[in-house]
Amino acid sequence: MTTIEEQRAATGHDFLQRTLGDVDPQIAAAIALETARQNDTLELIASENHVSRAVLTAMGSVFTNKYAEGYPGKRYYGGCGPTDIVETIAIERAKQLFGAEHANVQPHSGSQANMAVYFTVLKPGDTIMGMDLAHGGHLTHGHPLSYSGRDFNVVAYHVRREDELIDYDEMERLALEHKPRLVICGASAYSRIIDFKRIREICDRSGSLMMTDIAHIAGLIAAGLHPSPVPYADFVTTTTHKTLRGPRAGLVLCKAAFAKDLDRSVFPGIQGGPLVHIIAAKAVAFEEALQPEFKEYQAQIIRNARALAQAVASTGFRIVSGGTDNHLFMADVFSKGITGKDGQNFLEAANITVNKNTIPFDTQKPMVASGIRIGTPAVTTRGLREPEMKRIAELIARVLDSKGDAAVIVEVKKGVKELCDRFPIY
Ligand code: DSN
Repeated sequence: MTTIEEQRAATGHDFLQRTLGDVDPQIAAAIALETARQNDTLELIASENHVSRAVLTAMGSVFTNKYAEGYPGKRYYGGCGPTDIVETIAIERAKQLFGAEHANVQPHSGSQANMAVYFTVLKPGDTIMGMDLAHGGHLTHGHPLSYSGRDFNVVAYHVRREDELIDYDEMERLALEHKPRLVICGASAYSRIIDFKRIREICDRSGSLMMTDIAHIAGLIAAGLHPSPVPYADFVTTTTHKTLRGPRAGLVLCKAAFAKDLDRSVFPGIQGGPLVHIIAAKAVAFEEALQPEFKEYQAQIIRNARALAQAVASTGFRIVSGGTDNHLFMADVFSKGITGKDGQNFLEAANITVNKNTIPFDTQKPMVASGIRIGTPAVTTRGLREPEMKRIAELIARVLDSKGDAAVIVEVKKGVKELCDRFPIY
């Protein structure tokens, strides 16, 4: 006669109770390494952030076990009561945060959020217009290597050579000439305010629908520190993990008229079961973003980006468009003879992470690039402010000016460690 314990152990029940360290020491060690790396690194990748323990807890919750195809109250599986609570709360908070008529919180990523919109209003071969990736746009805004560039006829708009600001006149001219079904705005490497009202006017003249991808600036918009596209755009997409400081995922907002079609595009159009644990974490992040201190956090991100851009400029690097209105800026490191690729590698050796980035009209290939993109959301989460930004600019300049000299790296690493120790994360 076997005991209940023996019976359960025979089918792996004991595995349910074992710690990660017991089950998989390699992955446990990698997680410990990553935790240490994040603690000891100045994270200046503009699209990254450090989420709260509350968000981490929701992501690591038992909702990962649940299938919930469908939407609240209309599921294809039983047992969705708690899931419906989570998804309904996430939807209501997203609508409140952005003042939107409708929210779909199921997209697994920003790319899938964008795909859902395209599937809602486009047919293969339709014309879309997006900002050229090389000028600050995004792969999913019509780059030839992405589904968005393969399935649709793409017309790209650019920034102006003289001031590196979006060329709204070119956008209007192209829109009137090509009559795109959808105009996509929003960027992944653009440091200035985007004029959504002007883009709506262009769309109205060309008879186009308007989609705004606010993945980078969602937190600033939620805090009222960047004009919102929600009143103007038919669709607004975003990731939830950048300035918004939630889990790695996506979100679509839209006008009520598109709500049904959009929901059908997300499920069953392009996704199966939603990631309920991630939706729970989105709900938590939205709750955090609804608090008054989130606005102060976003304001500090902008103050830090301005301070850091000024300080980096004062060390002799050209800043694309001359500065920033948001959370990021591009430093033209090739202005001092360093490629973006080398710049990124030199800085990484000193525990400062950035990413190489093409700058408008770049003479280098994308994998080399002339610029580095620098953002302040993550260091602002740690509590760093303007005085620390000046210090970071000094550290960056020392590394780059020395072209990654080993002795300099050792010294700068000490400076980075000192800053990180004063502002711990977890
Ligand atoms: N990869 C993101 C970024 O770094 O901007 C955009 O998808």
